[in-house]
Amino acid sequence: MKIGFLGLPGSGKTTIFNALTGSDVSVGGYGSTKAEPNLAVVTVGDERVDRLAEMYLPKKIIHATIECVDFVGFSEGSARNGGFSASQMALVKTMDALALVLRNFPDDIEGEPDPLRDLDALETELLLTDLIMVEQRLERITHTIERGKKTPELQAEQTILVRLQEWLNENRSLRDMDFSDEENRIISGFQFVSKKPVLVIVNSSETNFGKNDALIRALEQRFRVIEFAGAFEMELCRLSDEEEAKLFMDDMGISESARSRLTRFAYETLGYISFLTVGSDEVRAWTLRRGETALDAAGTIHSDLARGFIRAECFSYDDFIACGSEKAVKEQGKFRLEGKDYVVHDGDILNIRFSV
Ligand SMILES: Nc1nc2c(ncn2[C@@H]2O[C@H](COP(=O)(O)OP(=O)(O)O)[C@@H](O)[C@H]2O)c(=O)[nH]1
Ligand SMILES: [Mg+2]
Repeated sequence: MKIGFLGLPGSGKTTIFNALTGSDVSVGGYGSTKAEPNLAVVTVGDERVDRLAEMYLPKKIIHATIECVDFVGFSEGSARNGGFSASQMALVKTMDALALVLRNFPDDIEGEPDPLRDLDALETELLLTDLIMVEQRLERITHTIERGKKTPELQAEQTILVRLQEWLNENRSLRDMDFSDEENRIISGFQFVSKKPVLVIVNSSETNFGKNDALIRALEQRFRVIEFAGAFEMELCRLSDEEEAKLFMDDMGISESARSRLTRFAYETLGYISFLTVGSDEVRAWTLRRGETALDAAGTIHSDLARGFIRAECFSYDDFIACGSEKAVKEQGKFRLEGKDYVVHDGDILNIRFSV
């Protein structure tokens, strides 16, 4: 799973990225022309993994991860001037979700914060990016049809793209548009950015953190929202003394680290679940989307497992803990064999049988 951080320059993307990952990428730098995004792998805290590790005593313990991508160069008007480079755009398209970072602290140059205005600016950039894609494709389709190569597929694509164009021209995101399965299939290749799920991160100052109820309620009309005190939390995650960090957090009214809040929030809002694999070699958690199947789970582990899928041996973490051992799970009839269409549940412990 990949979450891309987008926000106006100076909104605190890199600061939050550092707070989440413990990285040390330099912040500030308005004139920064660095084109490459920062990438980090954030582990998803999961006490089930720790508990299983105590029981299996594996050689390796691996938590699920979410990849975070800190984009640079996303500024107002960037879509229009092509300010998003082609390679950046290609990368944004591969994100599963976007985290929109909104500045909620005063800035020397930009002045007082206005998160709702900034959100509108970001949304506009996203939908303009899509509008440009739609218009370019429509132009090409028109050309092709004019050259006499009219096919039913092309016409179907043209019909839906015209509908998208009208929608986007009314300043509305594709996220809010209803699609039939057939339409979704036709447009899936575009990976439209205004169609991606969005989390909003309100990046508050140390002084106003926790005091933004009205703002957060307003934002929650449209999106799921989480509040961070980015600069503060970046400092926090650098403290080596955990007790000291805990004291600072209590003082701010922060119950958990930025990392665990973001990963939990992402799981909740984006419908992520974890399944587990166990053994003496490795205990590991993997991320899947709610509704995905045993075959998807197999493919997450390795494409060979999906290709040669035979069946999934399955029991739930809760049953395992209640029964105390795999043997007891079997004796109590909680051990299941599932086919490739089985919808995986959060906390399923899977063993994929396969042949290649
Ligand atoms: N007061 C305050 N300043 C912040 C906060 N987050 C970021 N900043 C400052 O805002 C500036 C821009 O931050 P940066 O993370 O580089 O923003 P980016 O351009 O979105 O990556 C830096 O000087 C940060 O120290 C915050 O939560 N509170
Ligand atoms: Mg930055």
